[in-house]
Amino acid sequence: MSSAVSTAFDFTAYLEGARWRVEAALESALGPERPESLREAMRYSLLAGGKRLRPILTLAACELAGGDPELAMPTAVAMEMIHTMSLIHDDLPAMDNDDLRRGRPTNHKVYGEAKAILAGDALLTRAFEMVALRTPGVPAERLLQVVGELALASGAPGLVGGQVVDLECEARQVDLETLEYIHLHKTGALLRACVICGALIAGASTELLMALSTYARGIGLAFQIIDDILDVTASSDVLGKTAGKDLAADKSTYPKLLGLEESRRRADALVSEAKAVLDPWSAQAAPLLALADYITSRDR
Ligand code: GRG
Repeated sequence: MSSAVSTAFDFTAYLEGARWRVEAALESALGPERPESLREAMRYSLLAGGKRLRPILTLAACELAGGDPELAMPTAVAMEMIHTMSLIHDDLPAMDNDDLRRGRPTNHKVYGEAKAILAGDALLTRAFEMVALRTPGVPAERLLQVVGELALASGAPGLVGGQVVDLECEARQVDLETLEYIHLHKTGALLRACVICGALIAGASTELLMALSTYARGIGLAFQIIDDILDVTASSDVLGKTAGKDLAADKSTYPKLLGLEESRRRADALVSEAKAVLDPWSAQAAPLLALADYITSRDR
């Protein structure tokens, strides 16, 4: 039943429309602020393209829960700000030390390390401002829940914790359980926050929130498996970031631990399981079902 729904749904048009609305909201979220040099560094990375998967997941989850996606737009923008901030910091010499991101030189290559760190800090704090101070029309108690989810997803229980374990495991072979821990935190936590917060804004039921949490775990891991596969199979030109980095750093990845074929099989299985959880809501779930498929079919 769910596949029939996603076939009838024009995902290409949906994605294009959602990306367009997200780009416009991102553009207006960074106003004429001071200092100008900080604004420039923030804009450089935030408006550099990217798939915008996280904000689109946020809008789609709000819609599935029966809400007006426009009410979730400031939260969607917040998600992209946190994601972009994490990319800026991840690319720093002290972390992944990369020169290329979203098809352009990394933030610190253009603005220097200090400015890149501060641009990341400003994007992270602006994300909380978007939810707490720039979301009209949503009850305060829902916004408080969203702020809490953002804090959990960003900090030690989420991205920061995952990144620390990832750094500690550098040049060391890790088992599948540790790899899963890293990715559920480094990548999965923010994707989970997107769908949970989108739904919270719409006042979703506990039942739906639980289903979305399971959905997010599946797509989060699948997303990272595909990321690992693309690092091996795609070019830097297509990815917009340096390909082959995991191999060069002798990093533990899904293809390394399981092989390419088994990794892809596992990603497909995770996506099928994630979609199945939404069966009771399949009439409204077309965007989230199609987004799950997009995660495994993407080429960048
Ligand atoms: C959030 C407080 C705070 C700190 C950040 C640096 C760090 C701590 C965490 C690293 C997180 C990280 C970079 C995870 C990788 C996630 C990932 C697979 C990114 C690629 O996402 P895409 O493919 O990128 O969606 P685009 O460019 O399309 O948006």
